[in-house]
Formats: sequence, C-alpha cells, structure tokens
Amino acid sequence: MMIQTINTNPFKDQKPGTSGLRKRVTVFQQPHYLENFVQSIFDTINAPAGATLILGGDGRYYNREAIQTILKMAAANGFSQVLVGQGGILSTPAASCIIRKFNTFGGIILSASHNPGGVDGDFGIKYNTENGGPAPEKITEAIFEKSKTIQHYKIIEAADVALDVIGETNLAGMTIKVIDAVTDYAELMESLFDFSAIKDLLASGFRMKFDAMHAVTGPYAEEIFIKRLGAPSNSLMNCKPLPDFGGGHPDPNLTYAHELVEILYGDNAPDFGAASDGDGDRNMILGKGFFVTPSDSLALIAANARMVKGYAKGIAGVARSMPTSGAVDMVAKSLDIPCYETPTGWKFFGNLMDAEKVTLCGEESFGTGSSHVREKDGLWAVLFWLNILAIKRQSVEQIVKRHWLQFGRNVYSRYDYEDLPLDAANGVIHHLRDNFTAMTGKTFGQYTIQTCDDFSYTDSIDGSISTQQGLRILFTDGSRIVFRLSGTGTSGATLRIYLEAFEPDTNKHGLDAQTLLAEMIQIAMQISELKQRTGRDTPTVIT
Ligand code: VG1
Ligand code: CO
Repeated sequence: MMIQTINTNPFKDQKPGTSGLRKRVTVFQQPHYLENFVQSIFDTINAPAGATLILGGDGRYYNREAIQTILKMAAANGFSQVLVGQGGILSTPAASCIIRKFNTFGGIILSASHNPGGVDGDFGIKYNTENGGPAPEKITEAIFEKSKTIQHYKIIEAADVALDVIGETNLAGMTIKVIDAVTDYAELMESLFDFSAIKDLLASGFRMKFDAMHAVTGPYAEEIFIKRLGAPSNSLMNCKPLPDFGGGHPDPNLTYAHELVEILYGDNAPDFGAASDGDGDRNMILGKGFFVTPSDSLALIAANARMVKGYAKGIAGVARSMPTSGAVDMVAKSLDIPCYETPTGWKFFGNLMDAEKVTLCGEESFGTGSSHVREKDGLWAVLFWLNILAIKRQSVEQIVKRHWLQFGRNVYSRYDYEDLPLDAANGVIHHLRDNFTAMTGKTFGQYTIQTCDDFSYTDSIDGSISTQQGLRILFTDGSRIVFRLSGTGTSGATLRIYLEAFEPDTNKHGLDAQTLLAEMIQIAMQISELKQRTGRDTPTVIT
C-alpha cells in the first residue's frame, strides 16, 4: 500500500458552523482543501485500528469526487471498512440510522442541506459520532483547531471505486461495502408507524403530495409511499435526485417550495402536502390551503405521540431549540414531562436523547425528530402526520385548530435577512446587546419589554457551556423577539429575527400570523435599527 504524505498549507477558515463545514463548491475544489479537513477529522477522532466508517452525501455536485477522495484517505488512515450508500448517496437521517444499526465508528456526511447546489452552489461536510448524531461542539472545535495546523494528510494512490452496484470491493486492504440504505431506513419507519392504517387512509380517497425537491429523499419516498404504502405515483413530485436540485433551492418552506404550495392552495387541492430538504432532514407540512408552522407541528406530534405505535408507551420529555415557539412547552406541561430549551442546531439534542431525558425534539427551522435516530428526520415527520391523520380522520386544519383550542396558539414567524455585509450585521447585534438595560421596561403600544438577555446554555449531561446563542427580548405578556446570526450561510451574514406572540383568544385563531405579528415586527425594526444599519427593511425570506 502506498501512502502519500503531502504537505498542506493549512486552511485557516475551516470553522464548522451550526451543522458542519459549509462553503461554495469552488472553495472545496481548491487543492488539498477537502483533504485538509478530512485529515483533521481523522486526527481528532482517533479511530481504533479496524474501525468501520459510514460515508455518503445528499448527491449534490462534487459528492462523487469527494467520496472517492475520502475513501482513499480512510484506507490510508487505517479504517478496515467503509459502508457507502449506493451511488454515494445517503440522506442525513438514513446515515444516522445506519451508524446506529451497524454500530460503526461514526460517519462522514457530505451535505450543505437546504443550500443550493451545482457548480456555483454550496458543498458541506460533517462528522457524526458513534451515537449517529452530529459531533458535539467539543469535537467540532478540536477539528477546527487541527485544520489550522496540520502539515500532512494520508492518502493512497488508487483508481476510483465503483459505487453504483450493491456489493463489496477492496481498496488497499480496506473493505468498501456499497449498501442499500433505503431498505434499512424504510424498515426503521415501518417499525415506528402503523403502515396498514396509513395504507387504509391512502386507499380511502385521501390524497397526498410529497415534494422531494429533486433532492435526496426521492428514492426513499418512492420506496415508502408508493411501494410500501400503495400511494398512487402522482402523489410524488420532483423525486429524481439531481446534482443541482434542478436549479432550485431545496429548502422546504413557503418561499422555496412554492410549486407544492401552489398545488395545496389551488383548485382541487390534495388533503395533505409535504416536502423535505436537500439532505432529507427537514420537513414542511401542509393541509388543504393550510400551513402548519414547524413549532406547532412539534407540539402536535408530542400531544398525539401515544396514538402512534413507536411511541405508545409515552414520551420521556421534549426539547426544542431556543428560537422555536413555546407551543411544545404547553404540551409538555399538560403531559407533566420535562421540556428542554437548547441552542440552535441538532447537536445539542444528542446528549439529552442518549440519556433518555427526551424522546422528541424540534426546531422552528422545519426540523423535527425523535430518538429513533440522532438527526432530524423529514420523512419520519411526514409519516408521523400521516399516522395521526389515519387515526383522527380530520383535516390538517381541523387538527391544528383543535390543538390551539386546547393549548392556545403561539403565533410565530421568522424573518431572514440574507447576505448582509458582515460588519453591518454584527453592528445590529452589538447595538442590541449594548442596549439591554436601556430597553428594559420600555413600552411600545400594547407591549412592554420585561427582560433582555444573551442566551447561554449549560448541557445538563456533560456540563459544557455554549454562550452567545441569540438575543432574547422578552415582553411582559410572554411574547418575545429573538435576534440571531446564522451559522450555515456561505455568503455575507444572515440575520434571523424570530417573532412569537401567545394568543389565548380563540376568536383570533382564524387570523394569519403576519397580521397578528405586525406590531411586533415594527418593534423589532425599531429597536434593532436594522434599516439604518444595513439598508434593508424587507426580509429575503419569511417563514
Ligand atoms: C439553520 C437553522 C437551524 C438548523 C441548521 C441546520 O441554522 O436555523 O435550526 O439546525 O440550519 O439545518 P442557522 O445557523 O443558519 O440558523 V440543515 O437542514 O443543515 O441540516
Ligand atoms: Co438539512
């Protein structure tokens, strides 16, 4: 076996964000850039000799090239086996499922999630640990430190490996197993949900539309909805995975999944609509002419969990990211189970799930999941909804409105301002932080600021502390505004403003969120000086 040791000029900017290292494809194509980061992962995790690794990505442009490089590096770094998804493809939740199922020494996932793909799009890489979840900050920080100083990487010289056919090959003594992860994943779903009840629902005239957005979930959706659940083939759209996602933005929200939204709000709309993102971990849920906010979806899943096979024994607890609405808190209270508030990013849920403190987790950013894996899981959420619908036999809108009647409504919206100049975006945050004391007690119309703080989190399991996780402006009536800078963008800075108002008045449950939050957004603009500081007053995306 030939091991090449090549000197690198360490890259100083390989800082993983909310979910791994994300950069433009052109950045990853620089000589040694990918190798530098992969060797930093291997040096940090220090896998024992003979370890097995999982490898796969969302199929975006550069996926195949990156996989070939990583396989040759894994062989040179002493792994004895790598399990690769067929064609180099694995959805993020399927990768998590496989790591757990085969007890491997973690896995490498290639994805920039919902970011656009293609030659001019984004690429990304992250390491998931043995529990199947994204590496905690302690490890990602260590990888980053390594990436700034390492001098060499190890790689063998060999021809590319064929990855399209299921089977085994050998690469310089390392076994490469090309696996059919779709089956493993579908089996896990079948163990959690009542497929025969969902089958009956789909045979009863109930119509659904699932949009894979030309991303990774297409083959999974075909296997599950068409083959196993008997849905007609026109229940699916955009199910052929494409390296550039068909030129779209594989982000399941009202803006980017507009094709699906138009169908669900159009004439002769189906009863249920859903979409998932580039790597299959996000979900959007729609009813006929009705949008379910991700925060409400989490709350509703928690409230109805017991009626679903895999959760019939009840749930241990729930967790949500800080900016996610408090709708699930209300459910946790009524179920008398703990509810944890964590920083943004799925890696913060891992310890709580491993310790069996929580069963369900969610984020306002269209992420919902449970301890069946250690990633959020788009198709899992869609199946959860179908299972609830199969039992309740009410419309999506009825189910949500009845939930609000019982628990009250947490009116919610997020405004994103993308690609801002870095200094201006930082300026907004600093300005707000500097004014915490001055703002406290101030009244704006019906709203009075009670407290302001900079969210910091102490992990109750390992004691690790994460600071500066978003600014919270809390009002006396329980409403709040959160300001936070994104950690997944690849160009400029993205400022997110999260707005939440609790609405117990059932007479107002028919009104849309933007109407109900109009005053809050004015307050957000005023206290942040957003327009003066960035020149923008219109968000790029509203969800
Ligand atoms: C965004 C979301 C966050 C999510 C992350 C990864 O991060 O807000 O909730 O965990 O994306 O999602 P940020 O830092 O840009 O706000 V995905 O589907 O990558 O894996
Ligand atoms: Co994603």
